[in-house]
Amino acid sequence: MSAPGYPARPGAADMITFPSRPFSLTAPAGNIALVVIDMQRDFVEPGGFGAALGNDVTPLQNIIPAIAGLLAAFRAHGMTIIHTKEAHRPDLSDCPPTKRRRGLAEVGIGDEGPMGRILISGEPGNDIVPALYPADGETVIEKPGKGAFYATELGAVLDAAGITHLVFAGVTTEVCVQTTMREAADRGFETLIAEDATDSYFPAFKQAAIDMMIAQGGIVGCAASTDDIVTALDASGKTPREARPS
Ligand code: TIU
Repeated sequence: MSAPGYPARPGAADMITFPSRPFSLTAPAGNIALVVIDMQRDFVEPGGFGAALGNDVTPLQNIIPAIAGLLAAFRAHGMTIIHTKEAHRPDLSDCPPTKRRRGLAEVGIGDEGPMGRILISGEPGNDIVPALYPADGETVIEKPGKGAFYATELGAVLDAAGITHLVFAGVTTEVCVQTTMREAADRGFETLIAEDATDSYFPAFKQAAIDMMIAQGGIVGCAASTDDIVTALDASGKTPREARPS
């Protein structure tokens, strides 16, 4: 199903059922988008924003292969892909002083770091990691907040494309991913988190965030493994994993 003015995507009419918890989700492929949250060097490489907040960032690199698998599957099926970046304008006019005060290190948002100015749009450290780089035609949303709907065009982009179901990956589970899933749920989207394609600097927070979102009958949304999500896409009859370029 495509919105007026949007070309039909290959496989867009195929029904996909994700075997998620606490309930399965079914939707036409054309109504489902993958949203990869903030897989930027600023969060997963030393010298960026995540490190400036006092965190060991390198464990977050472990989810890159899972997200690459999701991207490959969504691309193979011609489905919608959105990438977000937490980014501020160089003049910091979109960064509240309260946000700048957060952190445990001397350097903060807008300060010079080894990858350029921290969390500033256009700086090398603010870019998405090369292994997960957006392909031509994929939407990239720069967001000044933790939630991807706040002060961005994301809602309008999803509405124009007829998207109703969002599959989430990225970092960090309990901050930008959870905030965006809550924003999405309040706006009427079905949400699904790929639980091995998201991570936190605090493993207990990752688990708690997923647990609290799917508790109470899926009060915010659902969860499934990357493998189950990719298998569900493949079961819709399109290009199977083994036939895709790696
Ligand atoms: N993208 C995102 O989650 N931004 C953060 O600041 N996360 C932290 O965990 N600090």
